[in-house]
Amino acid sequence: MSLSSTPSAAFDLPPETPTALPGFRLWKGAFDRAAQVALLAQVTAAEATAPFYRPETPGGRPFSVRMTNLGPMGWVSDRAGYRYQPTHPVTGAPWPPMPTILLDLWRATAAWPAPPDACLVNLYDARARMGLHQDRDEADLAAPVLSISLGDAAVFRIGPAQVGPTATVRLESGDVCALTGPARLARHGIDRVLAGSSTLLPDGGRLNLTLRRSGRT
Ligand code: MD6
Ligand code: FE
Repeated sequence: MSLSSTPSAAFDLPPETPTALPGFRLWKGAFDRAAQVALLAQVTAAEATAPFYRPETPGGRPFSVRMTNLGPMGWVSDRAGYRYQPTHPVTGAPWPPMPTILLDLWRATAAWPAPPDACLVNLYDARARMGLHQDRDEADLAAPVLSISLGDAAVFRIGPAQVGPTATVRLESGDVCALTGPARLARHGIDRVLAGSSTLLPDGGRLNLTLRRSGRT
């Protein structure tokens, strides 16, 4: 992917990496270093209006990741539950716009007629993790969820929706993956972040952006 593809152009994808789980799609190195730097700059700029904050689970436990969102809708969690909403829960401001490059990426990968309306951004420090979960707060569970990783590599764990063994995949800076079709409700999470494995983020750590169709727009 090159910088010249903004605004709105075709996203030049590398060959897909095969996976063992049907519907779990992976494109290693989809963003080259220049594109990673450009996307990081857009996230950093968005932080001015949509700062990272630490949500809590409906049960009142703080997440180890910090979160913000881009696009018309954002995924939030608090004592009232999980949901999508158009405003930042701390500042009350609308979420910043969805970067064009993410819309281009969605068009190139998603095989879905409508654009994503939410991009959840998770920020991991060296100790942060994400427990096994399913992404099921979207109105239409047929639409894929697409993820982009930036910064330190992480051990991503994924397994079938109900029962069955999980396996791990290392997600590195610039990798794109997607939960589609039979893997749309796969259980997945982040076991750990490999601190110091990337120089992309000035203070280290990992960013993961997930593009969704909340269906609330
Ligand atoms: C992460 N990813 O990589 C967490 N969800 O930090 C996710 O939870 C995820 O990678 C849906 C689809 C792809 C993902
Ligand atoms: Fe997820």
